[in-house]
Amino acid sequence: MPVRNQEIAAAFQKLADLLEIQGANQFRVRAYRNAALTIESHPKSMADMIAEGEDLQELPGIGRDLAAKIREYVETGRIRKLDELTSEVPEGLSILMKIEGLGPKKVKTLHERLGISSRQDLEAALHSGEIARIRGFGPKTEQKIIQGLSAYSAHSTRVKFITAHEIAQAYLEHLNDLNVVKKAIVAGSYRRKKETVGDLDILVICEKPELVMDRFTGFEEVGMVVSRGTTRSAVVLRSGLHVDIRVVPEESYGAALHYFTGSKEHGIAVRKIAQRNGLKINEYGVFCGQERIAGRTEEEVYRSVGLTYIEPELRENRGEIEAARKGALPRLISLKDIRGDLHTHTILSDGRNTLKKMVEAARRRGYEYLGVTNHSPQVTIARGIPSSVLLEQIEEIDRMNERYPDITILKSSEVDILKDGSLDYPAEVLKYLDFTVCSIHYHQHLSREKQTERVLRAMENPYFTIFGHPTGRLINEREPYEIDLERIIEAAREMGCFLELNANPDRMDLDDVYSKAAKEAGVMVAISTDAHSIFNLGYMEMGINQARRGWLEPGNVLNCLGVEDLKKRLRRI
Ligand code: DGT
Ligand code: CA
Ligand code: CA
Ligand code: ZN
Repeated sequence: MPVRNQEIAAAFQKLADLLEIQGANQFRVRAYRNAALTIESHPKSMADMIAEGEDLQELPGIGRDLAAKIREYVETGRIRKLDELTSEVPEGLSILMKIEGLGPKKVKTLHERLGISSRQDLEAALHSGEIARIRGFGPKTEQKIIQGLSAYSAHSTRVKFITAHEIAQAYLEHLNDLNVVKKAIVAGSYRRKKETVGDLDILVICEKPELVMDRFTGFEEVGMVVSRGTTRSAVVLRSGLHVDIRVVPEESYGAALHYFTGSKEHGIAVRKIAQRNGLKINEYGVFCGQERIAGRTEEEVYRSVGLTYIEPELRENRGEIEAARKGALPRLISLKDIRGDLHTHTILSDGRNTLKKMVEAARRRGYEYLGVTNHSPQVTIARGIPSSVLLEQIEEIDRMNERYPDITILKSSEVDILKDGSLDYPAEVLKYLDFTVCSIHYHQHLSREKQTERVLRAMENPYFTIFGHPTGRLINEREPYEIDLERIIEAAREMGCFLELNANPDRMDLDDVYSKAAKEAGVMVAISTDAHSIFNLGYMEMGINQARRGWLEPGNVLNCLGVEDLKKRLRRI
């Protein structure tokens, strides 16, 4: 992968930050910042410009020195000056700068006045109230820092599953190119398909570990090698993601895979059962005294303690061990059980493709039906459509249904739930739809009581079918709104409504815990992509991951029904 402009820009911003902490000349600092902006917004990549012999100094604000640094980064992946500064400025300070509410100036002041050079120092100083006493800080700033710090600790270190997925696939491909590699797999939370992943844990079977280590540290995305051993190593990628690797012998593979897939809590619970039976399980195998009795496969490990195989997505110590013992594990849903998508957009509102293109893409996926859910009028930012346009779309769908007899296009809308709990189209219009996806887009900050009442009121409308992205959260960006989902689930059961598991990788909403709660309450879930283009239909796989973590079986999922059954289920009046 060639170096991207954003990466160079980020390196220059970091240079500027570090210079600023050191109290360097303001002109120099600004020169780097301006250059970063220039580079970032330049339509052509610096790498291509260099390859084609163009003069970087033609760019605004880029002189000889900066041009040389760009070239250095493109050619070597680093800038010596940046390395120097990084080693001069305490490591913790550049981390502190990433906390919202703290820029280089504030970090410098905190370092000079209170000797703060790490997150721990900062926490201690906040705790003792020292910070608010510094001139120019005060209680408001203090509050901002506290908020920034908690957001930072909660989010900054975990990546969304889909991001981890892209990197993991590329890394595995890279390792598998080495033909002595017998098997390479990513264990850990990634294998459990968790919605966010802290780091990647790669496991390899190979009789030549040294070669694997070379190959591992030689991956093009590696930014830093943290440690290198004979059978285990660790790196940090340029994106900041940590990756561990271990090479294991074939006879221990199952035990190692079980150990490193986790979760830690699941592993501990399984080992406890082993202990009670006089066995010992570790990452090398299952042992009875000195004798190794199992460990080549995970099935063997589970069997040795009297359990059936437990799918990785269930390994969270949330009842799966008990269920395995009783032979009562769920038959988890998989992608091939899905027969359609019930939340999609077209160019009529904010989608990128026409209805025809979306329908054809759905047919290519082998779907039996496609629900078309453009936005309602209130949602102006997403080009919500007035009743008249929705009625025109309904006619278009009728024509399309005649044209494509192998798929049923369902008439629907993503209807905004207004602040008072009414729906954003009148009944005279809603009655023409096969079903609705009703969601909240505005007034997300109501109290828990008010928000819950709002949705319960909306559900009383007989045209309310599926509650779309029920908590409104955006992973790592926006917290869920305050809402009593237990009550909503209960009401959905009573009234014959459904909940969505929105498979957009930024949302994944419902989460695993509430998906399971819906199942246990007997409320069916719609796994929907909220696709805004034909490519987004592929998010279904992400939804399946989450659904499996939520113990869902095909019978719990609305869009596993055939179209006739589905239509019956969707009708409330
Ligand atoms: P992550 O990376 O935070 O998303 O979550 P995991 O589950 O991938 O955790 P990680 O990378 O720290 O460790 C990978 C697996 O290794 C973990 O799922 C279980 C196992 N493991 C790690 N540390 C321990 C430990 O202290 N005790 C036990 N029993 N297992 C551990
Ligand atoms: Ca991990
Ligand atoms: Ca790890
Ligand atoms: Zn939508």
